[in-house]
Amino acid sequence: MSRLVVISNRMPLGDNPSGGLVVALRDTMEEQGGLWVGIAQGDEADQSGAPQSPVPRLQDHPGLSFDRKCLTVPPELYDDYYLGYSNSVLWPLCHGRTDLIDLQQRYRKAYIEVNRRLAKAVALYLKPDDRIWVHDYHLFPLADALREEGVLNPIGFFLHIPFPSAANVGALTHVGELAKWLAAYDLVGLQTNRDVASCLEVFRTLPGAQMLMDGSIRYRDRMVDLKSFPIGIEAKAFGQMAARTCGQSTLADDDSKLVIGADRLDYSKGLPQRFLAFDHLLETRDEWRGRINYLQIASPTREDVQAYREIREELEQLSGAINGRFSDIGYTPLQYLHRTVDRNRLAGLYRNAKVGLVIPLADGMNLVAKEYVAAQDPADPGVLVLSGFAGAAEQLGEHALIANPYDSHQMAECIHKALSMPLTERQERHAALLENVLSEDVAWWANSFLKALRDKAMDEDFLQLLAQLREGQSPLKPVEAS
Ligand code: GDG
Repeated sequence: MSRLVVISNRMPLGDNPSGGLVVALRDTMEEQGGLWVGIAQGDEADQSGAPQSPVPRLQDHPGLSFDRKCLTVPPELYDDYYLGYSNSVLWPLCHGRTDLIDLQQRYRKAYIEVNRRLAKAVALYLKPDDRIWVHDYHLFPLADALREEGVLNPIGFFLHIPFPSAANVGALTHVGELAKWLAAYDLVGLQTNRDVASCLEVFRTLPGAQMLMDGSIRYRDRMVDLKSFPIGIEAKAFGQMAARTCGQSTLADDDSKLVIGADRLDYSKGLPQRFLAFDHLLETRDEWRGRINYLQIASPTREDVQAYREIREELEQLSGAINGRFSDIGYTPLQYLHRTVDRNRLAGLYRNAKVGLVIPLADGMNLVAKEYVAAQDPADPGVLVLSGFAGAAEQLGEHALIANPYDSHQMAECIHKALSMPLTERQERHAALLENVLSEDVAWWANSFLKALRDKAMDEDFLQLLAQLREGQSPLKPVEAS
């Protein structure tokens, strides 16, 4: 079987790496003996090759059953590529925050340069039948750069965050560039059907792009397939972990009800909106005062970017105001933790919470929604309150309570409804949600993508064969007369 080469900005490090993407692909990689390539910032002299070598070398990270290699990028270049173009241009663009885009020429240059270096380095290690799977917005241009290096292998791309609308893509000075980068892949995987529609719309507005009957796109001399592959979690194992750890994860008195949120502290996650809705709930439904606790875990992220510093300040002010208003002796309604909690503990906390509050303004999928469902006790489950703007709403929207992050009153009423919901309704909703989370889990996601990439590669081989036949060249060897 051909080898799988996974390429992502961050690579699984350590001897026992965890994280959604690693878990998703570990079994496949172990089975097939794959290669994982990532990027790290550091001194180029750390690399095994000469620092000024025209072809950057990859550094080995032995220790797992699949190979790991890393491209080292000098800190200044890395910052412009990662904090700059990736997280101050593409991230806000894809999350509908064009007002936060910070377009600087040096960011775009660094972004293209890092992708070019990565392509040059990776090309040296590729075998002709490798299948390549590139992940996320840091690496949009990678296939294009690999094609420049003469790589003909099948290359798939998966975007973990939302695809931007055609109107917002206009905020990029070089709109056609994104389409050219995407068209260099054979398969582009997106989280939801809504993302596929947005991506098609972007191509539709470009001269020279053709939409084909089978849903694929011809752009310039390339054909690319677009499909949605909603990412899942390792649901069964997560549920078992939650059942094991819930005893050590109690927070409030038995009498009070826990509402939980767990997110990176990102402006796309709708955290101020949740705080305002909680404030509204305590204001308008005073039966809950003294009886509910809202725990919001907000793990630190990208703190060198201004927009992230601003949202942190906003949350500190809001949480102080809410607690100042509704606290009593022995009662603090809102616990806002600006830190990361151990994963075992987090699973137990989800299980103890009566409400899972997952209210992003924009989100590719949102794994917390799926983790919350997987963690519940089916006999006495909590209720998922989910934003319609999370990708997860396409799969879970029918059985979760859908809240609008822009409407504090409606969100507060959803929380009230969730806290008051009778057991049988909670059980019915949870059973339907769990069925989806268990069946469309992370292995299902990885296998569906890789199968589609394999099928696409086979189609291309077949088309090549047809083209040869049409041109009168026989792909078959002539049989010699005996
Ligand atoms: C991107 C896309 C897409 C959170 N706090 C703690 C903690 N977490 C874990 C959660 C979950 C993960 O972080 C967050 O995943 P999300 O999916 O919610 O969001 P992003 O980080 O923005 O991920 C997203 C995802 O990629 C996958 O494709 O769904 O849309 O934006 O696993 O549990 N984990 C621990 N402590 C915390 O305090 N241990």
